[in-house]
Order: sequence, then structure tokens, then C-alpha cells
Amino acid sequence: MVIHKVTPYNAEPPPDALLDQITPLESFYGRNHGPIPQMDAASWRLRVEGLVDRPLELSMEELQRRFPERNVVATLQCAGNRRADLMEFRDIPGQEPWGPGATSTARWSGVRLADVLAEAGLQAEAAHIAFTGTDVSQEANPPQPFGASIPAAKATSSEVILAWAMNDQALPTAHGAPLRVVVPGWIGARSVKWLQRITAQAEPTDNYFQTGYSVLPPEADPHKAKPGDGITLGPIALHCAILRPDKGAQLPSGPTEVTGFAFAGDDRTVARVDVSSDGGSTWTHADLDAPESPWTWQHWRATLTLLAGETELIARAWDSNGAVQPESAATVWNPRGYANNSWARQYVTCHP
Ligand SMILES: Nc1nc2c(c(=O)[nH]1)N[C@H]1C(S)=C(S)[C@@H](COP(=O)(O)O)O[C@H]1N2
Ligand SMILES: [Mo]
Repeated sequence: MVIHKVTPYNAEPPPDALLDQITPLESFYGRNHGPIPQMDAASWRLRVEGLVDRPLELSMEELQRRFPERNVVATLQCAGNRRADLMEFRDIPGQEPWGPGATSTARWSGVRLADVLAEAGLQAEAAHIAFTGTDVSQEANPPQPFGASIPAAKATSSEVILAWAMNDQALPTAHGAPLRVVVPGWIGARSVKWLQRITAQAEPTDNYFQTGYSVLPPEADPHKAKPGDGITLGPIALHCAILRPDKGAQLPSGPTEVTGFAFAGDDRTVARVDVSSDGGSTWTHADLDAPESPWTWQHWRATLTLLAGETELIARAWDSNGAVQPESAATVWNPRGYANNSWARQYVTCHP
């Protein structure tokens, strides 16, 4: 793993570990805003409250007995993924320089959030569903537990899961045991780990991390920004990454296989990936894998004939709405370094 910070623990796998459709637990990226809490699963309870007819307090055993088990294969991706490419254009002090690996895919098992909310009875004014974790982050002033909210329409969709297992193993502590939210197609920050409380409410949560994960105008000072100054992030921006050959690789010239993944958030899928080795004058359409579920990345590969010397490899993805990634990181740069969905670019050197 590439460790960006030890406390709180923030690490991403090397590009090669992202070549599999499902990421092994030991390679799954870790993104934490505070210390990882050790929770006693036996005394743990999930509270469901706010604008509901029947507030609930559920033990793990009750959760597993009262609701049908569901599985979803979904890619999680941090909104800060590929921030390092934004930083090459202009520095972003105090933020992790994530490469393309702040993303991973798992098979999640648990219950549908929709089923739990139906049991509690959502009231008509309940437009947002808020989640509160257990870990207290010092990034907020005053410090507060990590939290997020999503609109009720997304919360009641069949893909949103309260998960206790990952890749058919017990959810690891680092990934939110005993229970975490998984919001497929939305930025990772909405998939709250170490879940304690679900609150149905009329407005989005005022938790620090809800509006913290927003795109500010380029000229804004992130330390002076008020909630509401930015665009609060939800669905993941269309993006792609090159996994092979490695950044800076030295390889023979001639036909070379280039591989990577592309991911379109929410209910969009990737429709095409184009790859270029001549600065975008000509493009080769990559072979694109069918997604294992509508909620995962899609791997792709193309064979390009590389000439001797230094070459920039470029990849760009198109989604099922016909949208394409923007050409340069400069045009999407923002003060907190989120949602970098510009073309993937990396240099390799070929010897004759
Ligand atoms: N309670 C809690 N939940 C959290 C976080 C956190 O710091 N605390 N980080 C969020 C962010 S920013 C991301 S990208 C994902 C990362 O999940 P992972 O560490 O399992 O990969 O968890 C989200 N859920
Ligand atoms: Mo994140």
C-alpha cells in the first residue's frame, strides 16, 4: 500500500492491485478522518430516529433476523481520488495527494437501507437520511463524529446497503465494523463507517463533512469557506485511470497493451474509452469489460504501437449520457481538490 498518513490511517493500493474486478480486502483503500474506533458488536445498537413513525433500536442479531440479506458489488471511490494530478497544476496544502488508487471494489452484504426505513415508517417531510458514525474527527472545529446525508430518493433505492460483510468475510474494523453504509455510485464520504444512528430529516445534515466534501470556486479560500459556498458532492464524476504500463515505465517500443479502469457514478455506465499516444491526434477505442453490476468500475484494454522516446499515454472515457471527461486538470482544479475527472495521462519511455 502507498501510505499517505499513519494517523489517521490513509492509504491506497498500487495500480496493479486495481486490475481485479473485486479488490482483495488487504488491498482495499483506506480513508479516515479520525481514529479507527474499536466497537463491541455485542453491545452495539443501531438507532433509527427523526421523522419516522416508529423509531427503532436494533442489535446486530435483530437486524439480521428481521430483514432479508442483500448483496451488491459496488466500487467505492473517494472524491479526492487523483488529487495528485490537480496538485501538479497548483498545490493543495493540507490534503492527501491521492493517486488513482483511492478507489476499490467489493461485494457488500447486509440489509437494504430501504427495508429498515420502511419498518421505521418514513414521514412525508423526511427528504434526507443522515448517518452518524462513531469516530470523532479533529478536522472539524469543534471535533465531531463523522457524518453525511443523502436524499431520501437515493436512500430508498435498492442498491443502498447497511453492510456487515465485505467479500464474504466479516467487515474489517478499518472498513467500518460492525456496520457501515454503502451508497453505490456516490462519493465514498457518504458511505459512513461505524454507523450508530440514522436520522430522517427535512434538510441535509449540517455535519462538517457533508459540506466539507464540496467543490469550491477556484478563487475561494477553503479555510474561510462557509457551508453553502461550494457544490456539495453526491454522485461520482465520470473518470478513468491508466493502470498499465506504470507511470514512468521503461519499455521496448512497438505494440504495447495499455489497461485501466473507468467509472461513471450513480446510474450512468461507461460507454466508451479512447486511448491515444500522440497527444490526442488519433484515438484507439479500447475493449471495455461489461460491468459486473451497474455500480462498479469497468476495466478496459487497448494495444497501441509506441515509438522510441518519451510518450504521453492519454485515456478518456465517455458515459451512457454521451458526456466525455474534460481534457485538462487545470480546468477542473478546485481548492479542496475533489472530483478530478480530467483525462488520465502518464509518461512512459520506450527504447528502440
Ligand atoms: N465514520 C467514518 N466514515 C467514513 C469515513 C470516516 O473518516 N469516518 N471516511 C469516508 C470517506 S471520505 C471515504 S472515501 C470512505 C472510505 O472507505 P474505506 O476506508 O472503507 O475505503 O469512507 C467514508 N466513511
Ligand atoms: Mo473520501
